[in-house]
Amino acid sequence: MKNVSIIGSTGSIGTQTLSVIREHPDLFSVAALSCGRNISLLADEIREFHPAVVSVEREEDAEKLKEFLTGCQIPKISFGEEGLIEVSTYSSSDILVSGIVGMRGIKPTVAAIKAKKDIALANKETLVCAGHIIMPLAKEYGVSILPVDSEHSAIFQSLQGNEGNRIEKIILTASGGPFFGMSKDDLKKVTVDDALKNPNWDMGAKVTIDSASMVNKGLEVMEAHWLFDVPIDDIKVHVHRQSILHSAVQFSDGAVMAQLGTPDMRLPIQYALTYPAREELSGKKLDLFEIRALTFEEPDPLVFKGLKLAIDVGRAGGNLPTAFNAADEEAVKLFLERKIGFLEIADIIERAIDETEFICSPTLSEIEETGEATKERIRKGFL
Ligand code: MN3
Repeated sequence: MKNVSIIGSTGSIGTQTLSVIREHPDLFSVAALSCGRNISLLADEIREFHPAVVSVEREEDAEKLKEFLTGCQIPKISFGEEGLIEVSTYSSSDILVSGIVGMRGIKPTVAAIKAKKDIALANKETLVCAGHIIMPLAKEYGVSILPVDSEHSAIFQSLQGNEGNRIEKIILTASGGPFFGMSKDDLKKVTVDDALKNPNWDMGAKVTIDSASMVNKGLEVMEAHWLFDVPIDDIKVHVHRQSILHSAVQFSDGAVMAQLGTPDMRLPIQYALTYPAREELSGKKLDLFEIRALTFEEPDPLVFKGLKLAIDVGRAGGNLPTAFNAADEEAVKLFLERKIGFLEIADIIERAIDETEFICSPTLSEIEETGEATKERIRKGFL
């Protein structure tokens, strides 16, 4: 029986993790949960899964949650950053699923590694901003970082049995989002609603916008670089509209190993929890006769400038990926508030990177400072 803790339990990754756990009551139990502000859903999760510890973002919600739970057994309730760390390091848990979005995912992951928890990692920022700290730390404490992101899970699955074999390149696939094939002029006119339509994957708003701008794929290039120790320039983004081949690895003899499947996040989540075993999973299985054709195209770096910028900062390293990510978080917020146009997201990122003072190997607090300073400059309206 594996005891699972989840941060971000009411989000897209969190709820899908719980649905995997629901399918396998013999394999998993829930140790601890945390969420942001969706306390009514958290209350439902507590009633169903009986975690020992939970945490919410705000103190007032911790109080409110108790009222939601009258008549049932109330777990220990914490809040804020301390609460998040309490959930991440909870003594009886074996593995932490990090499903929260943003840079606030870094600290709880560091704490969990130091508490010797394996990490099922969906939070991209942890590796994008702090990969140079996280990967050696995981090694030092002997914990596994298991990718939950579908592409990285596919790469991880493709690498099984190939330990020690040199990777020549990683084929990182992208759905391309709702705007692939459009010109820059077309993109000037797109709206928030257009950007929120992802044809294949069901994700939170931030990731969906990042998917439309392909900034998400840029973050994933950096994530893959850290997870698999492959140079940025050996990671090639392939737009694959069907989202069936979830990514692949080419070895030095030319062999390409890939993982294919229907687009369903529950598979990479479950594999991270059951690795190296595979277990039953409900839902539609892939039928290649139905798919018929798989296509692969190269993204245009002039149209998807955010992707190109990500590859540049990934190569440069230091605190620039943090500046990139923080600028994107702030710019996406502005876009969702309908204060800027879609193409301005990448313009803001570009300017933020230019204005960042380079730190070669930033500490966790320097990462935080770079992130905060970048957001602050954007909030003050430098455009
Ligand atoms: Mn992905």
